[in-house]
Formats: sequence, structure tokens, C-alpha cells
Amino acid sequence: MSLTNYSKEQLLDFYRQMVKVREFELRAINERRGGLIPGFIHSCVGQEATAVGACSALKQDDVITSTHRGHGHLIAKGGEPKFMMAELAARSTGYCGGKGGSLHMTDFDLGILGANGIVAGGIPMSVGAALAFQMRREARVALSFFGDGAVNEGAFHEAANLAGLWKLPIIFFCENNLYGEGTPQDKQAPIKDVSLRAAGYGFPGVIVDGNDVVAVYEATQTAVRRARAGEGPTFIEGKTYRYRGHYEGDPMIYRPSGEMEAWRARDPIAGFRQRLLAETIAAQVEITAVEQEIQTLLDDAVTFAADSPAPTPESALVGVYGDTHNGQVF
Ligand SMILES: Cc1ncc(C[n+]2csc(CCOP(=O)(O)OP(=O)(O)O)c2C)c(N)n1
Ligand SMILES: [Mg+2]
Repeated sequence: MSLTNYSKEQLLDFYRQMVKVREFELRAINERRGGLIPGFIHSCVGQEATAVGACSALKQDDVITSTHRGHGHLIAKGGEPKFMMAELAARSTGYCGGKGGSLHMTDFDLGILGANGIVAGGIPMSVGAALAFQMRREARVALSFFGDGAVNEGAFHEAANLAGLWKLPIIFFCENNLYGEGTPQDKQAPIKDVSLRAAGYGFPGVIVDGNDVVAVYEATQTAVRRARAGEGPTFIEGKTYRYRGHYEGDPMIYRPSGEMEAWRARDPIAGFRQRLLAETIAAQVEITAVEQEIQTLLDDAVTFAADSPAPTPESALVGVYGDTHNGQVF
């Protein structure tokens, strides 16, 4: 995808966001090993371009729903690494007061309606948000991230049907990383290009190189324009790959040999950095400055998390349904 239509500032921002996502994940993995972070982590290392490309095409008051592999989506929509790190570390300063962990991080002010431990669980939620926007005649859109495994869930089909019927302002964004846990795609679905399913619900399905941040951005921009114009949903299938296990600790015995190496050769960050340099859009010193800026941000995030207190026992009753917490209604 050509970079000529973009300002240097925007291209460096794509790079910054992708590095932030990857380095956040690597820090979190490291801090889990070191004992700061209890519980599971499903990292999105390798999938940075889908999160960043898609969220960069949204406005702050547009909303997203995320998944169990959601850290990248949150960061790309503006989530603060320090509140995320504190949540992972089960500290009271985290996004859910330290009681939700990786699978429940939410920031309504940023349009982040939540990560979700239920596969396909976020899809009907975003369709509901899109219905609200349509009923209120607001020019806002909802974007739901989900995996290739989620398109085999009833929740996806029911939500897609209504969204197509009512021409709701929603983008179904599938990060097709070829696996649902350890099950390869050809053992879980009879089709390879899952975006074909959009045709059954009367809206377009497009395939995009999920490792090309600019291609993802452009596909999402087109879908956003369509949604804001009242023309209804789009299904975007970003073909991508996760480098780590399904969860940290997964032995990954299901990968055929050579597959990882082939995808690593198309790394979304290294490839983009190479283009910025080769097309003389940015100098090495500017790239290094961005990387250092992110390291400092993450140093601060880890310190913030480590220095924060655990939630108090009394806080177990705060932030539950019908109550408020940090000004957010749950
Ligand atoms: C309804 C439901 N079924 C099963 C699970 C267990 N589970 C968690 S992640 C996952 C795989 C999801 O695969 P995919 O949608 O492709 O996302 P990916 O992990 O590849 O990002 C499964 C089966 C769950 N959390 N929720
Ligand atoms: Mg998958």
C-alpha cells in the first residue's frame, strides 16, 4: 500500500502505536514471569497492524468491543498502558479497580466497551451500540474485533443478521490468525476466507493484509464512511498471525514447521520500519526516539502498577451491576 498520501506525522504515529502494543505485550509477559502479574495473558504479538490500522480510522466517540486477546485494541483506541498494567497486576488503580484483569478492561470515555472472555461475546454488544447510534441519529460507528474462531459462534450470526437487516453502522473486524486455540482453521470451518459469510447477511466482506497497517487503515476508513452514510455494515477480514501461544505457557505443538518463520518474515512492525527508512520518510534517529519514548512509557507503567495497592476487600461490592465505579456506570 502506497505511503505517499500520508503525512510523516501520521506514519510515525502508526509506527509508535504498533511498537507500543508489541512492547506492552512483551513487558506484560515478562512481568508475569517475574510475579507482578497473576493470571492468564493472551498476547497479540504479531497482530499489531490490525488493532492499530482499524482504530486509527475511528474517532474517539466511536466504540469498539474487544476479545480475550484485547490489549492491542485497547492501546490503539487510546487506552493508558499504566492503567492496563495495573489491572493486569490486580491493583486498585487498574481499569477495573484490579478486579477484572486482562479479560475485562474497559474505558467508556475512550469508547472501549470492554475486552471479553466469551468468544464472540462482544459482537452483539457492538451491534447493540450501533443500533443505539442509529436510533439517536448520531454519526457514530461501532467496530467489533473478533477472531476466526468467533465466526463459528451463533452470537456472530444472529448479530450479523440484524445488523445487515437494519443497516446498522457497524464494522465486523475479524483478525484471522489461522487458529482458534490449537485448532487450525481448516479443522474448524469449511471455508478459508471467513469474510465470505458477510454475503449471507447482505453486506460486503473484504479481505485485507492484516500485517499491513496502511492497508488495514484504508479498508477500515472505507467501512467507516459506508457506516456513517447509513449504508450499513462491512465485514473486514485481516489475515494475520500470532507469534506467541494461545496463552502464555501454551507449548504450541500444533504449528507446522516453517509457518512461524514465513510469517515472521512479514512482520508488521519490522516491515513498516523498513519502509519508513527505505522511502526516506523517517531517519533512524527518529525511529529510535519513538522506541525510546515507548520504553520510558512502559517503565513508568510497570512502576505505577508495582507501587499501587491491591483492592480492598470492601471494594468487592463496588463496580458491580447497577453500581458506579470511577464515574462509570456498570
Ligand atoms: C463461548 C466460548 N467458547 C469457548 C471459549 C474458550 N476459548 C477461549 S479463546 C478460544 C479460541 C478463540 O479463537 P479465535 O476466535 O480465533 O481468537 P484467537 O484466540 O485466535 O485470537 C476459545 C475456544 C470461550 N472463552 N468462550
Ligand atoms: Mg484465531
